Amino acid sequence: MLTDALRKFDSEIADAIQKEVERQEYKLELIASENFVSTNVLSAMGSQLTNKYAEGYPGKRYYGGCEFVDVAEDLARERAKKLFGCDHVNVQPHSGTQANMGVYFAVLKPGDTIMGMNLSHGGHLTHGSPVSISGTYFKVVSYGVNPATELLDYDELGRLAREHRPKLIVCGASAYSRDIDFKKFRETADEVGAMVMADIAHPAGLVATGLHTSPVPYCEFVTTTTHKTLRGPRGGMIMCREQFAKQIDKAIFPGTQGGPLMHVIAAKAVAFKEDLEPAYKDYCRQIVANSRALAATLAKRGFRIVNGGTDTHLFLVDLTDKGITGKDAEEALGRAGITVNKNTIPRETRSPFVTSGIRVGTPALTTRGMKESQMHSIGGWMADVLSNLADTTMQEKVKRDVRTLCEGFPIYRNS
Ligand code: DSN
Repeated sequence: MLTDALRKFDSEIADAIQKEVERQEYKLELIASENFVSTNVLSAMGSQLTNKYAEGYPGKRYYGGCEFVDVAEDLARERAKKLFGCDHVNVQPHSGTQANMGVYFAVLKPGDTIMGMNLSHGGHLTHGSPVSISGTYFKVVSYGVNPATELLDYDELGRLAREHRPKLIVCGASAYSRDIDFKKFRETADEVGAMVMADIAHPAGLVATGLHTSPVPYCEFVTTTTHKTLRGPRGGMIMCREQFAKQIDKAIFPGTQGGPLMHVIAAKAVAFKEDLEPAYKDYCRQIVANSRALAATLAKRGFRIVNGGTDTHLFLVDLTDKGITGKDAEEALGRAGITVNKNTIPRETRSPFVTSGIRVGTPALTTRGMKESQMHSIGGWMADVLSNLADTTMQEKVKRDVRTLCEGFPIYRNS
């Protein structure tokens, strides 16, 4: 956290941190992949554990002096196993992308065929996009949503799997608002002799609390980030069946990473301890209730919600019939103090820098304590801004309303 000593020593960086803290406090964060960690998580992350090199794993390191960081990593692993009910966990991936690369390195060879969800239908870059290693080293077959329902098309998935016989099927998404039927992925994979990796970076918290189907019983590998709905430090994690434990650990270190970030691993352990508390399930329930309330408010004001709604922490708004782009919407909402990201939608016709939609998520505002009534107000403000992008007076008015609302829901000001 920002200290007086840092302010004195490096005012430029202190100023950037201060302004970012104020942005977080006084604007409405609706980016679905973001959240606000507790001060306990911040404290572990800002600790002296950052000083320690610890290549290897607890009890088997390449450096001396690891006895205390071993305690932290063991706690993170044990708590993650309890949270998700998995056999084995590796908490060292620096990010979700690193976690996915670790699984690929563990079980694939360049040229192997993988299947992943189409990026513009809600998939992730690391699920086979041509601009990622995943789409460069492997032959990629993409599946997606049904054009009419905009729901995952499990029939198409099965047809493509039988035709292309992938070695690995990747499931999970970054912009899909419905529960995912991991059992169907397992059945499809079994038909063609494939393995399954579920990337639950987005709904991980909902999975851990039983509010979203768990992939753990159905998939050889489950990857996640730790900073989205799980509300931990920025980082990644791989869960796998016991038979793959050694392969996965070797694929992370020495395969694709060097020294683990022990301060972040300690912070992951703290976050998992929080996630195991009963209050965390209430929080996750409220995330979904808020997401539904916000989507319903926007729908009532005439905005088309992709696939008609949400079961999760996020949803997509299709702006096509409003004649505005995702980029313009993001910028106008930004001027009004509401932060979202432009997002491609199924059957997208525009580039990822422009897009026809926005993605909206509620984990961060739910952490602030906001509930359905605040979502109704926020949905109304969003609709006001999006209904006339040129109305800067409206944007100024909403910005003032946003500030007043944020003042009533402090994040770090009272800690
Ligand atoms: N950038 C993340 C997201 O916003 O969903 C995924 O990597």
